[in-house]
Amino acid sequence: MKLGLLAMSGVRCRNEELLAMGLTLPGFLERSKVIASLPSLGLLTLGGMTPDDIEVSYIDVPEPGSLEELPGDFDAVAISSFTAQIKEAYKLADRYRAAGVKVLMGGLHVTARAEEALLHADSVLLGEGESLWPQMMADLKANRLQSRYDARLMNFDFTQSPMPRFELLEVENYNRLTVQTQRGCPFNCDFCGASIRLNPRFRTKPVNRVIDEIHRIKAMWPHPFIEFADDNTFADKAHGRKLVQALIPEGLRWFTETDISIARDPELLAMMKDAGCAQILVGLESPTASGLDGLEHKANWKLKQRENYQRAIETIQDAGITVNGCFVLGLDGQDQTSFNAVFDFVRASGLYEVQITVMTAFPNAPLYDRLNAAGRLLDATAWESCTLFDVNYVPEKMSVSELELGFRGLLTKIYDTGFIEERRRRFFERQSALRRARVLREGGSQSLN
Ligand code: B12
Repeated sequence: MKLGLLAMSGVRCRNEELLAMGLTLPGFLERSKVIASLPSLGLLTLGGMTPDDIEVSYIDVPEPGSLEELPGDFDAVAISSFTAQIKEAYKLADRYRAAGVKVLMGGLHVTARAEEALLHADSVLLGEGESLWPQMMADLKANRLQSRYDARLMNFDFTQSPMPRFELLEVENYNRLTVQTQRGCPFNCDFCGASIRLNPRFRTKPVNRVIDEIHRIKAMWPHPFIEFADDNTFADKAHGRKLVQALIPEGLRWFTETDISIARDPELLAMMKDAGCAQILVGLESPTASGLDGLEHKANWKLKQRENYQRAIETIQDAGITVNGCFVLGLDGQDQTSFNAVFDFVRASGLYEVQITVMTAFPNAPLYDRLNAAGRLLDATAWESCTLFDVNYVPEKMSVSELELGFRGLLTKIYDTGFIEERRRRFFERQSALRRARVLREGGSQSLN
């Protein structure tokens, strides 16, 4: 039996003006280019659990609409997509089914909209794939595939995590590869559509398993750049410490996402630097209380961190790790002054890298239900707008066009080449000053002895 693992792997933005701007704003385009070449870790993971008597291939499908012929000569395909490309994935699924190929689907969007997906797939898996993939494969082979496998209430034990089948990749096509060290997040943010919507429990992967995955990658690519496909790598600081300790001898360069509380642990930051951490991405969301209030549902955690933002960014960057600060525009509570507020904060903070996005109602997030109930979604099933750049709702304190215009204006200022250079120069100058001060201090203390 031949199984194709098909990943919708594009990056998407519908807004024409933003697309045109992408061509002239190098900073905006840079991160998109880097990430656009990531493979689907979800499918590689399932590939690692597929029995040997099923022949497996992995294919990235960035532009399914432009495929003249269906890739591969498969008996079945497993398609993975997030929300933005789901309609393209459905069209591809329809074509495979018309050709007599069994279609399996899963992932974040399918978990939230199983009935919709079943109009295009023979079988869907809800929740974490690892829990029911072995059964799905056994049923596929025995020709008794069920229409729905529901793993949402099953807590996959991360000590049993399979080795993703990285060997399926043509590794030279990628400029970085992903490894997952944990799943979930202690917080519950209104707009979050990531893995806490597959399973709300926070779990960490045993460090030795993470290192085994890195070794497997290194066997194919001796000096890889790793992006941890985590929700919040250092939410569990004890696990984070063990992980970083084990990464030090690996000589890697890596990037990850975590929350601002990492700044409270300078020792861990120093270890991260030694272990090759190039940058951390941190969701700051808004520099003003109006955007942050109510955003995190458990304890209004994001609002409580705001006063520490400036100091925290300094502490992290002074450890030699650049911060990619992420801001969301169009949050409830934010009015038109928010665009300048973000710009002013970025300038004052010395953030090395910045990512700005528009508030997005993913179908698996509380925000979606809230906006839908209030009649604020412009089109409740415009999944293609769930790109983080397109506006698909009525903002609370401005009009749709004011948000679009303000967002474009801010993008131009943030990604202005001069401003990018200014931020980078500032970081490196401060690093040199800190190094000089350290040398002086150490020299000084030696002469005292
Ligand atoms: C890596 C990544 C990418 C890569 C993805 C490569 C790929 N093809 O998978 C790239 C750069 C291409 C990408 C693109 C985009 N991304 Co992205 N990305 C991520 C990131 C950082 C990690 C995802 C990951 O690897 N998770 C780990 C794996 C193991 O989990 P998984 O994919 O969910 O798979 C598990 C299950 O879902 C299930 N499963 C998945 N697929 C299938 C299929 C079958 C058949 C079965 C049975 C099971 C199954 O089993 C797996 C194991 O449990 C997350 C953020 C985060 N921290 O999670 C954002 C994230 C997933 N991305 C997001 C977004 C918005 C985008 C873009 C729209 C950005 C843009 N403007 O273009 C596009 C959308 C592309 C699309 N296909 O629709 C959102 C998605 C929210 C949502 N509900 O849709 C997230 C959560 C980030 C955010 N800011 O909210 N992204």
